[in-house]
Amino acid sequence: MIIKEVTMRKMKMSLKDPFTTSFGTFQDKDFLLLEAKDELGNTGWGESVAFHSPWYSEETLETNLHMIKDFLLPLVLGKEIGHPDEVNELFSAIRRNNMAKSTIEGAIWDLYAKRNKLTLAEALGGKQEKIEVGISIGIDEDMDRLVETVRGFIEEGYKRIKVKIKPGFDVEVMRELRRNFPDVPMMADANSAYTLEDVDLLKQLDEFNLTMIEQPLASDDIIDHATLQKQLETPICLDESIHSLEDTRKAVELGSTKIINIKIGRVGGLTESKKIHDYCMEHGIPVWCGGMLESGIGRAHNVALTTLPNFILPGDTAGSSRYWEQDIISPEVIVEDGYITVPTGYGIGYEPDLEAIDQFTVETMHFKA
Ligand code: OSB
Ligand code: MG
Repeated sequence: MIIKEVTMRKMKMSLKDPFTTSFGTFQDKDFLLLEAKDELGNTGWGESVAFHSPWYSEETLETNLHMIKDFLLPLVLGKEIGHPDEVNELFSAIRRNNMAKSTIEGAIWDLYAKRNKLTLAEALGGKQEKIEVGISIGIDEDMDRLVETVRGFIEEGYKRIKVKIKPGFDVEVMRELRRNFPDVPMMADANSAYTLEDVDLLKQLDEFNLTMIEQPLASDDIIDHATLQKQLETPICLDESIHSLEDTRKAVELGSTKIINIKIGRVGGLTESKKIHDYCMEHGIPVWCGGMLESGIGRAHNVALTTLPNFILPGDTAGSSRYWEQDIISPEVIVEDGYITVPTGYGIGYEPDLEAIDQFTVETMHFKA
């Protein structure tokens, strides 16, 4: 296939409710959408998961725009591409900027699957027809309201509850949630809010039988996490620290992590996600699919990836209605009894809703081979 044309849009959507993590609060969601067209007129869609500000990672919407426009698109436009796995190689001279790379690579995977009359899940080698999902819940200092929020999502069927924690909002919060929901699979995500000086505090979390604690220490660390894991019963799951298969191998060899959260954007795309998945499967490390408050386009890629066999733990891929009054795909992603049924249409399997997309578009850019 030859990528002849690319349309990029700057989008602005608004979350239904603010979402708070240890590093900040999200309300607006600004992001990039990319549509790639081949020489036969097939199209594929990708979403950049970079946020407006560099809090979760160093990438932002604007750095992604710059990288895509000035460095990455020139490497793919007009080139003959046999398989999306080749995109990674075309980008190999460019260091990092994984979310920018993944935006293009994701669109090319969707395009490739459509062109070959496959679902994206099939193109990736995924077999599961439905996937199990959990939900991520932001920091809310009003404990009664937090308990009710959790109760509501459990009643909706979500299979696992993840709660954001930070210093001063941790042990007592988990104790109260465990008291209210003794049997629900539960985990905590610290988004790098602690250091090794907090070992005694983090050890207190062992009492609550959490499925895992996600990224307790620095976002660029894999050494201290290994030290911490030796002192914790609760499995550590790395998120921010993992950008590649190589990072995964080192963290697993060091004993820094027992579970991996795979985010397609963070690791540079679906090809690298698959490699990490395969490595973890060989090494008995379960994986799950993280979320970045995606619109339906990014969410659809997450659903397809999660059909691979080592996605054993429920992901953060909640339904469209978790964050959006109106999503930009049709039908929206629906969660029933904690499961998403994998769509059977070609490519990502959900239709981009062009009217809704136009409604949230701030700027449109066109590129040609
Ligand atoms: O650490 O997984 C994270 C949201 C924004 C930034 C980082 C994270 C999150 C979430 C929510 O936990 C994931 C989602 O529901 O899309
Ligand atoms: Mg996380």
